Amino acid sequence: MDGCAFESEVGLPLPGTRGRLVRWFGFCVDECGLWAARLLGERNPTIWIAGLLFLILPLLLMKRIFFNLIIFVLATASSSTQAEAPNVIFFIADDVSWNDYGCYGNDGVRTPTIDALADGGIRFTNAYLTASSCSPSRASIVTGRYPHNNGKAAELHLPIADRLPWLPEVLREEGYYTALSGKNHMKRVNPREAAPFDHIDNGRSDTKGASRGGEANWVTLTQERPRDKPFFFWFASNDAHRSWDNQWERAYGPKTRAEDVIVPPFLMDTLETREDLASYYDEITRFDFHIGQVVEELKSQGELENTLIFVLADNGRPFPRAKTRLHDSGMKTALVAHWPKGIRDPGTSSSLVSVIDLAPTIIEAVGGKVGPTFQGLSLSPIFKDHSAAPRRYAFSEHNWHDYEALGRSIRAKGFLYLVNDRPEAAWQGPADSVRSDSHKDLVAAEKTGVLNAAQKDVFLAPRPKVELYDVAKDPHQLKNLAGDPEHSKIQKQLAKLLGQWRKETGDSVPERISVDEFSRKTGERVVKGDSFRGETPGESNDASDIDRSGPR
Ligand SMILES: [Ca+2]
Repeated sequence: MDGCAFESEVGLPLPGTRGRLVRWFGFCVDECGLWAARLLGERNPTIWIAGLLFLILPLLLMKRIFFNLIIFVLATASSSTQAEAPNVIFFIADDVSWNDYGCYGNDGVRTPTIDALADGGIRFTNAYLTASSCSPSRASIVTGRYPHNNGKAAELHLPIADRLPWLPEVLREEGYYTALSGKNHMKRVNPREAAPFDHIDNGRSDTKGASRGGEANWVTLTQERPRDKPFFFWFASNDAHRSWDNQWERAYGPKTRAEDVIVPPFLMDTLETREDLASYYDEITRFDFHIGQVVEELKSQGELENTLIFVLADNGRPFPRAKTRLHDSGMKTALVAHWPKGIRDPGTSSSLVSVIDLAPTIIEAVGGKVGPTFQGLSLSPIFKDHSAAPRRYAFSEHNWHDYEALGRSIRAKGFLYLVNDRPEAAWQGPADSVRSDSHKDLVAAEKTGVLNAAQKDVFLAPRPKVELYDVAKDPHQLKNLAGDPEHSKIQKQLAKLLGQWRKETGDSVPERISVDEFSRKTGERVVKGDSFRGETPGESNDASDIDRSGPR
């Protein structure tokens, strides 16, 4: 045997390190015994005390080493638990304005699950979409890019440029199981051989009379997923998109009463409008209920603690002066983040957030590398300190959505500044809103001349080329401060930043832009096929190849 090996009691050679430890321990015992024997024969008290200290000190040191060792082992165990890859779920509502949840101050709408998630996580009060339009908004979230940097997907129903990686594809490379269940409103120009999610379904049940909310498979997917991988679920409800299906289960609780809704200042306070809003609230409650079912399932699996949940919407409520608008009623979203193991400082965050930040946040949270195509910023500093503010500016777009339109906005320093590149046309809302009872009530009142300024804004044409609002003082953005000498400095600053962002990200104002597909008066389709389509913003600059983010 070589010199590093020692023999055990039964004569077998011991491995090197273990053998050395045994020998060292034996040496210590022998030496201590010798010293103790000498001490017992000693009568001088000074030598007694020195001798005892000499014997005890190594024991105390060993104790300290022992405790340090325990602490080290516990810390290692805890950090390895923290490093365990989190599951991630998006719960995306369809057409819900930011302030139509209990936890955002609307007592008329019942959202106990989302309220509880907000209580235990972070409730963002300044989160903004990049488009108040379904597919451009979702495409922006999934690629972490501005709509005009996603190719044709800047406009409703058009595909995302081929070169761009989607969040679920990045997560799949990190070993995740990925599934989309519910509303799927995203596609590529040329789909890749492998679909962007491992599983895709429309969330509809075959049962007659069942909800068309798109949540039928959420719990089953949570149960039947591969258990050897972390998961990413994109659970996209059709609630609260029109039309109202009125499907209701007793488990959802009582339906909303017309007298309990909050009528925004730009709608008519009539019974028809209130009933329209009540049906909309009901769909939000149904969305909340089905999130609750998934949360219960996660709890029973012991997975809730390490699941990063985001609750948000793709755009504002499908009512006049909300959906498609650059104003908060259209562009601001509720955003709740819940992740007990990863969010160290829960609370309410007023930090400016863009939904293009979600993909980088998630990629970072799972330990992946955020690639160059992602234009957003990670929100992880806010998870550590909810007062952190990684972003200074949030940019949004208003591109064609049923009707010709082109507008851009920046939010910064508490102000909203927007530029309208098609000021001659009204911003009356999308076709589904134009067909609604709430819109019809406004039309009827317009004929009798009783509309207030906020309500008139639905029909206003031409519109101002530039709008500026002090959002804290004017939460509904009804007093345009553009041109006001007292606000000329902030207007100039924001105009410059917006111009810089448009230039650096390759935005453009096409002459031959998409035109109206629907009647502005009735909301009925007025063209055949896709003859209404034109050039999309950014197209002439190949903006889908540009990865620069502009100011952030
Ligand atoms: Ca939508």
